[in-house]
Amino acid sequence: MKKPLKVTITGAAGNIGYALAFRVAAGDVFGPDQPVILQLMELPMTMGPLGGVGMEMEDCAFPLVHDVVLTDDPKVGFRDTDYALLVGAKPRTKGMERSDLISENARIFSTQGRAINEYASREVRVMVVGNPANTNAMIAAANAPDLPRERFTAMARLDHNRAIGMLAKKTGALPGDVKRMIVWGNHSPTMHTDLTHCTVKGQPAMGLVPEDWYREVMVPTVQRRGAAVIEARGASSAASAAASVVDHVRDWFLGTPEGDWVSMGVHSDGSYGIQEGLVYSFPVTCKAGTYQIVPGLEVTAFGTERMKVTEKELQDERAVVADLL
Ligand code: NAX
Repeated sequence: MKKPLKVTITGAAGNIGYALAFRVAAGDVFGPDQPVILQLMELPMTMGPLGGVGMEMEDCAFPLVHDVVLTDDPKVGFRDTDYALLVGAKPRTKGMERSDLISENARIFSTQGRAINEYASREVRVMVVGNPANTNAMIAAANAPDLPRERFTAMARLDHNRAIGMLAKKTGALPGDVKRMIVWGNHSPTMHTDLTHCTVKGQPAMGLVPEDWYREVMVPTVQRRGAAVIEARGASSAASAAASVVDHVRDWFLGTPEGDWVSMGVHSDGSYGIQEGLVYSFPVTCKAGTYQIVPGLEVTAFGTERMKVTEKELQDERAVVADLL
């Protein structure tokens, strides 16, 4: 039997964490023959509900789960962890500006970055979901100087999957027929969906949908999908967010399918003219816990303009948290 992987989930009693923990436990992320030890973290005041999650985890009797640790102590939660899934963060509340949220949550990720640096496995992979996810991933990496920054990524997969779902519906295809989707930039309303290289059943997507539908309906709908879900459900995306964490980590761990790629928030190496060091969503291919930004793709003038807008937003966010970098 394989050695169990230690997987930390922060915010494990929250909406996304609750949906995610059971999928990890069932083997949906690391495969049906990979045992896991779950290290579930919460705030001191939420340890009660986390106890309930622990009871349910026991009640599922998942064969792959070798232990479940429940804690509010980063020393315990990040101890020797192989995968740290940083979901826990404060949601935006009424009257709060985006910049207030950035400053509030930034402190969580500087503290957790330091704890990961000190206690996690030297091979740890970190995924940030808590918003503003891209900037939080940059902060966590900056506070973990002993670990390569390539190990810190941010979730763009929900946006990527939303774009695939929308295009499949529009073209009467199945989501699995859609390949080479790209969502560039920040996980925010400035993100840019790019169909230039996308195919549906092997046919170029741009030949299957009207150009004005793509620009005027698809791009803004993907940008505002999170808000539309909140409006309809009265709560932000949870099951779909957890499913996208599963996809992001599974592909990073097991690899992307041949001939396809995924969108992932990673540190820019200057590719596509994006400022080096920003955590920006690029198309990447993955293999055995590593990723590579897909090089040399043609970008249209429309795409270049939109990619700059979302880069500028990330530069502005970075300026707000400069003292934590
Ligand atoms: P919830 O408020 O339901 O749950 C968050 C949980 O995190 C709470 O139980 C809270 O006690 C815990 N928590 C807060 N600070 C913590 C800390 N320092 N250590 C450990 N636990 C901590 O929010 P939920 O709906 O689960 O969303 C979680 C985060 O994901 C939010 O920041 C949200 O904005 C973000 N999202 C990011 C998405 C993305 O694509 N990157 C999409 C979905 C989601 O909106």
